[in-house]
Amino acid sequence: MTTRRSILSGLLAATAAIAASEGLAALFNLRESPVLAVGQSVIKLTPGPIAERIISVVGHADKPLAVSSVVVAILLLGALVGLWWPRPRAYAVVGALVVLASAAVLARPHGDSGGVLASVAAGAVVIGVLHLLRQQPQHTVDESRRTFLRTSAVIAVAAIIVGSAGEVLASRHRRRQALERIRAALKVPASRVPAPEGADLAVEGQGGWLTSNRDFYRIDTALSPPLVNPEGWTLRIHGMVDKELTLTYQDLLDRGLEHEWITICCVSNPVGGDLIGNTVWGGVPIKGILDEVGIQAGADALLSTSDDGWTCGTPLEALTDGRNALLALTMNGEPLPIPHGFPVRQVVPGLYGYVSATKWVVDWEVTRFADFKAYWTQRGWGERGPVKTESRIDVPKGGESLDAGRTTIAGVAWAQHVGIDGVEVRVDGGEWQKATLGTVPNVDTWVQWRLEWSAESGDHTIEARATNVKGEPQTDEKADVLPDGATGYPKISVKVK
Ligand SMILES: Nc1nc2c(c(=O)[nH]1)N[C@H]1C(S)=C(S)[C@@H](COP(=O)(O)O)O[C@H]1N2
Ligand SMILES: [Mo]
Repeated sequence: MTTRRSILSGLLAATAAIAASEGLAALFNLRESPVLAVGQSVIKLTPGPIAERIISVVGHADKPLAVSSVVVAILLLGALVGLWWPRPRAYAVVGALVVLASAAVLARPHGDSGGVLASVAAGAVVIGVLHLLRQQPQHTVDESRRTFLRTSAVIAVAAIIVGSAGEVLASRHRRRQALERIRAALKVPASRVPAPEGADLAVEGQGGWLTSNRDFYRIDTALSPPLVNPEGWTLRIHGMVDKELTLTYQDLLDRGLEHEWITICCVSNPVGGDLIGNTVWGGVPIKGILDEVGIQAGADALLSTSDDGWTCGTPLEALTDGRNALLALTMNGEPLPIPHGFPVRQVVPGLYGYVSATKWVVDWEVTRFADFKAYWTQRGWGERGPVKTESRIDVPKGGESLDAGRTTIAGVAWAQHVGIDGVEVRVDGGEWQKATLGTVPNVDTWVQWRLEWSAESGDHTIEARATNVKGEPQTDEKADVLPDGATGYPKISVKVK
């Protein structure tokens, strides 16, 4: 190999190594890539007087300066390794660099094994690239030059792709952390409405009456949640309104938040499923805002759009009939978690999420259902999605083995904005027996229920059915989740010893 080609190979190998380590650092969500960690060590190890001189010259650019010096040093050492390749001292330089980078990573406050792995991988990439470029057939000078160029080009392109993908991931990660800090520092009214006495029947093995933010189901089309700063957030309200209005986060805070227990659920929740959660939402009533802008005659829909372009059509009737439809800022006393719509989302009791619960909402158009199709409606789901009366058996678990004797059957039932009047349970297709219901603060939440059962040994099936406040029992007819929500009695089988 010519000297020029050797140096080029070395430079290329070093570039690919930096790209690989940056990519891995992003993949592992590291705070600092090995290059950054080495740069920080350089800064730390630079004697004070020299550091001061440098800072006095370059000012706040000292970090970029340190990092670019490190990159230049790595490239120079790469050239040297290329020249010496494949002699032992080439390997020795690579090995030394890996050890140095690993030490720098581990010396950092948040350094961990991911950074060491990225350093080792970088070393392996150097060796791999040099090996590849050296392995070329040497039939003719021309042929070998062409092959060298082609391989180099492929490696260079791969390095650019990996490096920039890593950069994109890492910068997203940093932005997410910055937004988490903004969220944590927000002052929102802390008022929490306590759970009413007797709402939580506290049956062992049953989920609580309150669903914690951490346990709350999450459904959306976003690969990673949109990062929306409340500082710059606005909701633009337009369409068939008397006067357009644009609201800021502070506008909403100034209006004062109402706090309400509301259970929301997903149309894709199968019978017995857990795409449902109950919490206290804090927000501004949507009705007041719509009254203020003035809905024009003929409008029947609110078309809401999220920061990431997801759309949702909600019947205006459900937003103006006096129910607690909220433009929500808080969830269980905290600013909305980012995946649940931070900074602002909608919550509408009685409607499935896909027609009502727009997260990261930024645009409202008052319009007519006849004039648009929202995201899921375009894909075959119902235009309007009222929640169907349903129940779920939580205890015992289906397929569980129980001891004979007294045991508790328990679960939840819901018919948001209508309310649950009763829940009945039957064993092995026998008589329906009335379950005891927990209390509820309003008709917009689920209700817990329980029934004592003397279990006799053998195999048993248990079914439940709820009846809503209008006296309508949930239907036994099995329906799939598509197009507008599953139905059928929840049914489990248990073995009693
Ligand atoms: N921006 C946006 N909002 C959205 C969705 C979405 O895909 N994008 N999905 C909806 C659906 S289908 C449901 S069930 C609820 C779920 O809300 P959660 O993730 O807070 O439980 O959000 C709704 N809001
Ligand atoms: Mo959903």
